[in-house]
Amino acid sequence: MAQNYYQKEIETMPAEEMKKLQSEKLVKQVKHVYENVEYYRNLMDEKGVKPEDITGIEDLHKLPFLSKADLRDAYPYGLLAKPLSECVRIHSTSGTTGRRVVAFYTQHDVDLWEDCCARAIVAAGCDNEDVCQVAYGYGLFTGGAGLHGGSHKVGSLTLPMSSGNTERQIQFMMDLKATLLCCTPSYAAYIGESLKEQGYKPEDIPLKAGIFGAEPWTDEMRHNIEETLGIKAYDIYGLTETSGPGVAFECCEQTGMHINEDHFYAEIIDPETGEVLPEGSKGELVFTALDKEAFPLLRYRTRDICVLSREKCSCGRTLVKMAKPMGRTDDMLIIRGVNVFPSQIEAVLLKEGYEPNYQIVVDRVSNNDTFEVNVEMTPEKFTDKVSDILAMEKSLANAMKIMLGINPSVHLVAPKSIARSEGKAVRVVDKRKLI
Ligand code: DLL
Repeated sequence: MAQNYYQKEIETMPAEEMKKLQSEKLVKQVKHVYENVEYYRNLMDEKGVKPEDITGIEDLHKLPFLSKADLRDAYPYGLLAKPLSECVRIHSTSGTTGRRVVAFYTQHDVDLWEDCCARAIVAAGCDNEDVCQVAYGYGLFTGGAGLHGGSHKVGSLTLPMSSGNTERQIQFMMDLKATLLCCTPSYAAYIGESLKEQGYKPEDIPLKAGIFGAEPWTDEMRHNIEETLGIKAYDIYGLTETSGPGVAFECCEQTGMHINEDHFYAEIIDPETGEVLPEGSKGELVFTALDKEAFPLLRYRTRDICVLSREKCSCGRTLVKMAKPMGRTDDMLIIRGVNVFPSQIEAVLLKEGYEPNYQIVVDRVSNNDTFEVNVEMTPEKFTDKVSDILAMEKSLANAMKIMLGINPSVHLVAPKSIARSEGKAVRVVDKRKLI
């Protein structure tokens, strides 16, 4: 397939030139952050690093890391590097105050983010002749807005569907002849199953490509989706902290995702020691936003376990590649594309007058995540009246939906009935085989 690029000069830039560009941007960015973000200035001062010590990418390791704990401490404005009057947007993850990430964007930040998504769309073989159905969630989640903006940049006809309402998705897809589908892989699989149930064969479906991400998915799942929808399925990676989808994207080779490293510099570190590991090592992925203005995180620890590779790619892009994330260093689960921390469930239980004795059971049935929360009744709440139990389960499920943005099925179980190993309850049973 002839390969097109959205920003050819950058995407195929020789490594040495890229390093020079990154170095120039980093020097400026460190100065910008030091001058405007007191929180990070304090971290640099504590480490004894001054902006003048950073003369290029090779000095990056001198800078302190930022972690989710820092985001928590600095919530909501502590890491903001531009006045609010220059910010035009926020996006956010779900969660309690402490866990919620609120990211800020200037118009420049939105532009560069949309460019990153546009690169992904063009790498998936699409252009202004295409009809791009965006079925990621719109709103605070970055999926909808990111791919929507990318589609506009490319000039594709954008269908801003958001997620859900599968009947309507299918109707628009068929009537308006959507050629590109953007959503989570599990939703793509679900749409595929629904089309199959309605009697559509892959050759009846107008789609030619899909851009799927926001959650882990296996190559088996990819093949399954590709077969049912008759498309080529491309992976896309990103996180709210670094703007959203498009930090990295897959090309026709489908052997890892090219990182948009002119904007996001990637390092792999040992999660225990923080030491930077050589190329090809497995470790925690760390990103430095090189030219974001409003929320320019330096050396942000993603908690994603990953490997980087600079092997030559047949698509002609020289951008470094990341493997599919291979797990996390924390307890975050991604269920139906939504980030879920066990501590969020715990917070709801305590607020609703339960003890934090619960177990989350996650599985993937027909490519769809199932999400159950078993909660022990407290002696005070104990009842054997079925209608009362159902009402309590419904009310807890509602409270969790409000906190998480997705609906668990809640089961109340007898006190002390959740298995404990060495006295400690097993909080999460994840039966999905995602890696
Ligand atoms: O999931 C942004 C996004 C939207 C990416 C649409 C791709 C497509 P968060 O909700 O902040 O942002 O979640 C970020 O999701 O640290 C990874 O653990 C995981 N993740 C994102 N993309 C992938 C992927 C969006 N392609 C967290 N494969 C990240 C595996 C992914 N995990």
